Amino acid sequence: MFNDRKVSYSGVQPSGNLTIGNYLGAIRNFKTYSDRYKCFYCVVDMHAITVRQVPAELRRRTYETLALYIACGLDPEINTLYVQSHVHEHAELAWILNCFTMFGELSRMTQFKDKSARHADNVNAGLFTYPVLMASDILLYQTDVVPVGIDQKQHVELTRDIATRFNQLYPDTFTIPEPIVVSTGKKIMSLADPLKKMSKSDENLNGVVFILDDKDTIIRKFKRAVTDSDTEIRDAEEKPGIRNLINIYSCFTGKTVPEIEQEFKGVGYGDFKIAVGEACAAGLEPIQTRFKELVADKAYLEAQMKKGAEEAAWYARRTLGKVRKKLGFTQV
Ligand code: AQP
Repeated sequence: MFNDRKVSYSGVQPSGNLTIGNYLGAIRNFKTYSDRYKCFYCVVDMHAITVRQVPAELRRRTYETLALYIACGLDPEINTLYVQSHVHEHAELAWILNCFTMFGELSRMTQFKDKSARHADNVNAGLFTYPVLMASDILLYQTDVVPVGIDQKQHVELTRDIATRFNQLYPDTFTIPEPIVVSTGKKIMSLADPLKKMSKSDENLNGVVFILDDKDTIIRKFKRAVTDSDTEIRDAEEKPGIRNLINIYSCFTGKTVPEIEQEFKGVGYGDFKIAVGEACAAGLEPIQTRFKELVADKAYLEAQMKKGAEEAAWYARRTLGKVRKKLGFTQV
């Protein structure tokens, strides 16, 4: 809470081209808070370097992620949209919070276990302390709600624990944030392996639908989606491929699961997959059109980055100043 106004905060890593998982699980929901809350949405480039990045690609994707935020309907005049590394207070608070986070807590983080297995040749300390940087992102802005996909819920819960621990020692420092996870879209699965989350860094491109994929590519990927040997379009645990497609169709059309099951009664898997692909392509088309205009105007994006960084830094400085004072750091 800042000046009696509730705060919404979230971020996306520019660690790859953004997927419909990032859109449906996170970005689409950022807008929900735009009218009522003070909103900060960040391109978290410092998180992205926990895994090796090609510098030119990281730079390009940082611009593109900001452009996608705007293309997805986040007005930079209403929301503070900025790049994490432009506000140095994030790194400063992360160090402080490292001293209030337990080794055992970080060892239990599912994403650390997954990512350290996937990048066994580069299990760096940043990958391990990633949730502490995420805690400082959130706590710097006295955040009330954090709209995220289900995979990030555990990190927000750790943020709550760190903030509560700090507040017990130094009362009234941080607002305790709430993770907000939507019911449809909270975990979009890979089309190639419906037991695995769809991820922007997945090597199997057939399983991942990118926000910027063209219509033909989208339809082709859905046509190849792994399903099962049954023929019924029904939402059931033992049918994870069909369940995922129903979920995606529901997100793009707003229809409920029973409505979808009814609509596709007696329809073959092939036709259903095409229908899901078409709904997805139609939902993404306006975003893609706006994105192309925005990304062609680098000067505009740079101006937004600068404005966002100045706004964010103003809030971040207030919280960091309070933390420094409470800890007993001297001032010159
Ligand atoms: N498949 C998904 N379904 C629903 N939500 C998802 N999110 C990510 N994948 C899905 C949500 O998107 C937001 C931004 O995620 P992130 O960039 O911070 O990192 P991530 O969760 O690690 O996402 P990726 O796509 O899997 O990235 P890589 O491949 O780089 O690790 C978060 O709110 C996340 O929950």
